[in-house]
Amino acid sequence: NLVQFIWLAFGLVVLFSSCVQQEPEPQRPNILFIMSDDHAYQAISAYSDRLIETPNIDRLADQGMLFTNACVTNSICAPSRATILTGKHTHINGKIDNNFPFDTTNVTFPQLFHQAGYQTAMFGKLHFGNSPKGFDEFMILPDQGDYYNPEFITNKGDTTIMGYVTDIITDLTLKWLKKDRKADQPFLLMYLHKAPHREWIPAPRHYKEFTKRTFPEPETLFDDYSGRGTAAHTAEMNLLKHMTVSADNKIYPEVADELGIKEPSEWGKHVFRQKYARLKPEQKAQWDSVYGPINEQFKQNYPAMNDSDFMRWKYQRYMQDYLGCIAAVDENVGRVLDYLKESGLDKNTIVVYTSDQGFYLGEHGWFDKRFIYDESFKTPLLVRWPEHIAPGSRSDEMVQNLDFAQTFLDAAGIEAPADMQGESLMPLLTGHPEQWTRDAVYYQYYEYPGFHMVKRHYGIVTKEYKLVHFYYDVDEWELYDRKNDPFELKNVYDDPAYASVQKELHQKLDELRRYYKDSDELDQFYIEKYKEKGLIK
Ligand code: SGN
Ligand code: CA
Repeated sequence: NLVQFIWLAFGLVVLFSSCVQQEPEPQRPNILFIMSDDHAYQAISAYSDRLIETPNIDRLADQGMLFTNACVTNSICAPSRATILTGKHTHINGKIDNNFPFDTTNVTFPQLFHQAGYQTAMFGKLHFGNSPKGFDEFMILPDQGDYYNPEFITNKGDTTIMGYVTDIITDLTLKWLKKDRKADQPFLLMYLHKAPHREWIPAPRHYKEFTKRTFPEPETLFDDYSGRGTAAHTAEMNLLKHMTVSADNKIYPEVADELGIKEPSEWGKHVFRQKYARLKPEQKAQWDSVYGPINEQFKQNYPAMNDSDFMRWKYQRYMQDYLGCIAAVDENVGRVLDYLKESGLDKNTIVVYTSDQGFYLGEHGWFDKRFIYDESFKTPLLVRWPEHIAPGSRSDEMVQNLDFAQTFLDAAGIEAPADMQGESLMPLLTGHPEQWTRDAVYYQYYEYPGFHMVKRHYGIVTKEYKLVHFYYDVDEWELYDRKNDPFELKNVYDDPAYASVQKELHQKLDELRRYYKDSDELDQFYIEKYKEKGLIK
């Protein structure tokens, strides 16, 4: 009996331990990071369907979480990307603007993923000249890249691919997912669109459709900036004054000359010619078949247009092309999401959709970005991870592109370096908002003097208020009441009604600058860098 009992006990132990052994290790998630260039949240229907339907991007909101208060730390392309990769503010990672090189001694999160046994790949627009570190494979556009027949820098040499950039970047991404990826390792895949960056050139299948449409105008199209400081008045991003009819609105330079239109700079015509010259004969024919009649009509209508008619015409032309670019982004995101589903990869893949910053779609009469004001400061952010993130969930917390690196590292169980400056979004994503303590974010912008002439500034933003300091060739403070003045039309700095708010925000801003290790000395240090380069005297 005792022998029988021992055998039985032994059998049970073996059975139990084999069960324990069979329990699979939780699989590390794949990360698919999708980012477009200059994609305004106003042009994603999960945020607002006023301008366009984006059913594929919206799938991520339906099946995951949409952030209504996501923002960037510095609203311009290359600095945003440097912050995403390093998890550090601009003044720490050193990538202050689009011109200074990215310091490749910075540790980036893809390098950490690679070391931890992830397969890593990047396709599309990075914007730095330097080859990205930590990738098994990359194919990136040089600098801004081209919409048609783009060149790519790759780790196997450079190449030019015929066709439309958004389709091509997606083809490369899908090929990697389907053929080149090893099935037994998790992956980090960065799928980075050039679109809808200026000069907004859609695919032929979309410019036909979108040039027929008329879009609602923003309430602030004719803003005169009377309630704000100097910086809004001197910025060069007004549709009427600074958008070119040639490169931006696709009026042939000869037509512009014939009509006696003086471009903001001759460079608009030069860019038009350069982009048009890239097209193959059949692509030119498609272009002409759509923009030819628009030019003809413009020739007839322009002489009778006053400034506001011209502004309105420019806005429509702008939206037709900008939104046409987004139609292709949405379709292509759909192709990738379809493949994830079909292959079953969707179940354990964290999919993120975001932009390198927000963008003005005629609000305040503007295009471009750079400012701490909402349309450029905020950025779209949608995240899906089945069984971890509740479908259709929303978060209004103040999250930043600064947080992405630590979020991904956290999800993958990789330790984040102690000097990264963000916060993992995992508590918010997985339904534990009570663990989230941040109530204010820090912002800064440096590229001045430069394109669009947006003055240097830094500031603090809470859900209720925004305090901004413009410096260098001015010394001006602005304060906005985000709840009562959502369009940010009235600077209430020094308004006695806001005296206590002003005081409190100044204190908080000082604290944040200390917390993130920023200072007046560092602002000055980066001004000196411009001097060294001869960009300012
Ligand atoms: C180009 C654009 C600008 C834009 C910058 C930076 N002009 O210079 O309008 O602000 O890129 O954009 S263009 O006519 O040449 O397109 S960023 O997204 O790369 O920062
Ligand atoms: Ca950008």
